[in-house]
Amino acid sequence: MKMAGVGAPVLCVVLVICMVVPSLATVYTVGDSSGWTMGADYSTWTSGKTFKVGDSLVFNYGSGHTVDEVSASDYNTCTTGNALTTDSSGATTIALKTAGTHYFICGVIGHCGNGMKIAVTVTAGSPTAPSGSTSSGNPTTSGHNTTTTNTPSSNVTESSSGGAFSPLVTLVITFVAFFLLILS
Ligand SMILES: [Cu+2]
Repeated sequence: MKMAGVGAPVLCVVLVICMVVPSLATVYTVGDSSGWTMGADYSTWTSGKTFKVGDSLVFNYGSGHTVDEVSASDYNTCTTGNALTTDSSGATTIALKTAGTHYFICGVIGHCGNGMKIAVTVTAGSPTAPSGSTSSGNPTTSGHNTTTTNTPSSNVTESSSGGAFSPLVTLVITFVAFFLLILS
């Protein structure tokens, strides 16, 4: 009885943390339906978006363009030829693996100056491992899942098996509390 009183709020807190903290990785299509093209304003596209480590960018474009990751100074001056990475496949997926600002331009002469440049500031992702949400999710689902066909005894072992306390300890404590109540 006392265990349930302590365990329920703790479980609620863990549930809330698990739902809030590890937001899933997001795939952003640069420019949305416009894609990676001249005449776009990618500073408008990035504004209001929060990029995290683990997210990725997808550049969609026709032939005659490239996606080059460049340094900040090359980005600012639209200097081509020093690309850290380059791709011209028409569908470039960039995984944002490190925090900081990542700079991308089109490597074709003149295109960067015509708007094909984008700076993406990436924030560090949460270090919380996703395994924490799965291990804490099991006891809550089994605990609330009282509609499954069961006898009262199997229900007790099922609901307590996934928790922090072993079924035996829970049973012993319950019986001790029960007998103390009777004896008092
Ligand atoms: Cu281009």
